[in-house]
Amino acid sequence: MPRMTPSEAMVETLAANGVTDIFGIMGSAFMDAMDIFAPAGIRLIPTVHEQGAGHMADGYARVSGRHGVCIAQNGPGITNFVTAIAAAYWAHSPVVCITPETGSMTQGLGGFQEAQQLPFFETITKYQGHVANPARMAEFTARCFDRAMLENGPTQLNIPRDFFYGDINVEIPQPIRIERGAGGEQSLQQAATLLAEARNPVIISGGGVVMADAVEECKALAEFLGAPVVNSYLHNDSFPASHPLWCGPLGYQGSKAGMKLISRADVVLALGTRLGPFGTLPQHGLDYWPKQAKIIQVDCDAKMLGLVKKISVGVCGDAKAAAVSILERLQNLNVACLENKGARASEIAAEKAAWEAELDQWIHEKDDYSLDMIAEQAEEQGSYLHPRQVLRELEKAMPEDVMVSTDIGNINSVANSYLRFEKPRSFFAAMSFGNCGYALPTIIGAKTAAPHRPAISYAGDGAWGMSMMEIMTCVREHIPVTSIVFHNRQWGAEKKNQVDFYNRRFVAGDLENPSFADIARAMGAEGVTVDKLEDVGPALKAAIARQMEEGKTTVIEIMCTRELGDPFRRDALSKPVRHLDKYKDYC
Ligand SMILES: Cc1ncc(C[n+]2csc(CCOP(=O)(O)OP(=O)(O)O)c2C)c(N)n1
Ligand SMILES: [Mg+2]
Repeated sequence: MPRMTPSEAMVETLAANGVTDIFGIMGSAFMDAMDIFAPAGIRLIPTVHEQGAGHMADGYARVSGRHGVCIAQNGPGITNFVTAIAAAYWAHSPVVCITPETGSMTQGLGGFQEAQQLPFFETITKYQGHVANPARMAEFTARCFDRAMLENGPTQLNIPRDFFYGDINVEIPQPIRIERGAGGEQSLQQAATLLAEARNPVIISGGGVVMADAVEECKALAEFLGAPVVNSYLHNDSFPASHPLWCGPLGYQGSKAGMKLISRADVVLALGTRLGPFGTLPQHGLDYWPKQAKIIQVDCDAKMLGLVKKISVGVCGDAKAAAVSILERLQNLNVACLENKGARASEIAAEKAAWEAELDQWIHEKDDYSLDMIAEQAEEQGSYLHPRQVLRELEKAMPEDVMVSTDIGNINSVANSYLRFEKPRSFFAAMSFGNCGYALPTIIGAKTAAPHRPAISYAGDGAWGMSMMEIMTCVREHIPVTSIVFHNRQWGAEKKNQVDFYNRRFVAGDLENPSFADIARAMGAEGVTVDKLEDVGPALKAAIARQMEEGKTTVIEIMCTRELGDPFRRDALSKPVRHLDKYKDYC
């Protein structure tokens, strides 16, 4: 067995796993390994903050299907990763988070930058490899890479910092990649039988379809059945939006057409989705989940089957292989819904046309608070745009092959209705973890993995403040992106709850900001302020041209009214109750 140092063993294992980019901030803890990154073909991309590095690794993994890797200094560098790794966990991203730890000889003595690093990540990783002895460096490194792919999620490689040094004899393990199958014979046959008996089948195309590269197979199945296809929440890139059977996303600010069609389904094929609870909440006043329908759920993680929604058949399998197998089986059965294919096609077209017409006319929000804000702002200096109109203009100006990341906020959520994609691995929303500050670093990671594709991030002005300094990473490292900031001078999404539940008693909700265009220019990027509707599309197109042709990053701040769309979730709040006299006015 070749003789090497543990640093060499780790770096060789990274190379064996095809790692070419790592995001992080350099530090003494892993300097011995970092020293040989470049000769191993690995670029360490320095970020402004480790949270940014974690999100970049997530975006990199989501766009490429390869591992995203991040690394930082023990202690504070590692605690800075926590939010990003939690986000990657709920985005099912194969991120390997390398966490050098305080030295094994001083651990527990309360020295410098000491922390128990495993408990932080215990419930937000799929696997934690702790290098228990320097001789096992390659083994644990390799296992972290294998498990991240096997289980579609982040893993942690924890290394006491003195274990980078020494001499070991070691063979670099070859990556283990497991081929997934379609699922059990019986469950697949039951699924096909149920679909064959259906009069009105509907397909939900989930994140698993994106990850398994199964869009074509999902399309073939949908076309055979003539079934409408809805995207699961925030997986708008799981079916091509130009396809006649595409009906848009379910969930918060999703497509009314999709919701109406699924509400009439007698059989639902939920392909590659865990049917997360937030993604099927009532929306637009529609409680659309078809409680009487038979549900077939396909997920490669058996633990997800029937976890949230009652199901009739659970298939533990790969979305692509399962779609192929179900279609083959259907071709040998009498398929009832083929009789009414024409009528269903007309119904789909009519629902989609109605929703598009509604969106076209839905220029601004019409609730009392929004109307008050629009009236008040009409009196102010400067002009402010209706978010929905802005989102429609951005939609129309989107370049081909675009990648878009979105943040958490009211306007970002309303954007869900206007974000349509032709290709998988194009949409990177802050998924179920829902952290503000997600979008910019995530798109930087995506752009690093796919430099030939136009990259756009969306964020509200509040969320933007949490990660906008990563524009410095774009400029320093020549990773050009285009960032849209919806400047409405408030933490809008949360203020909406104060409107609906707290009688407009606003606490800490308003933001008086500097010009984000000025800040962008100070960081070395281009900065543009837009306050006229007709400038929205041209500003985006010019920024994309700068990104693709000149390698320049642009921040476009768009001045928006303070109107607010539907809230995140009415289900999670209650009207206030006050028993104490001094608080009696706060009801
Ligand atoms: C890290 C983090 N902190 C706080 C929240 C709670 N939160 C959700 S949305 C929101 C407001 C976002 O405001 P902004 O980014 O300005 O977008 P807007 O709602 O105004 O469109 C806040 C504070 C969160 N989701 N994540
Ligand atoms: Mg805001």
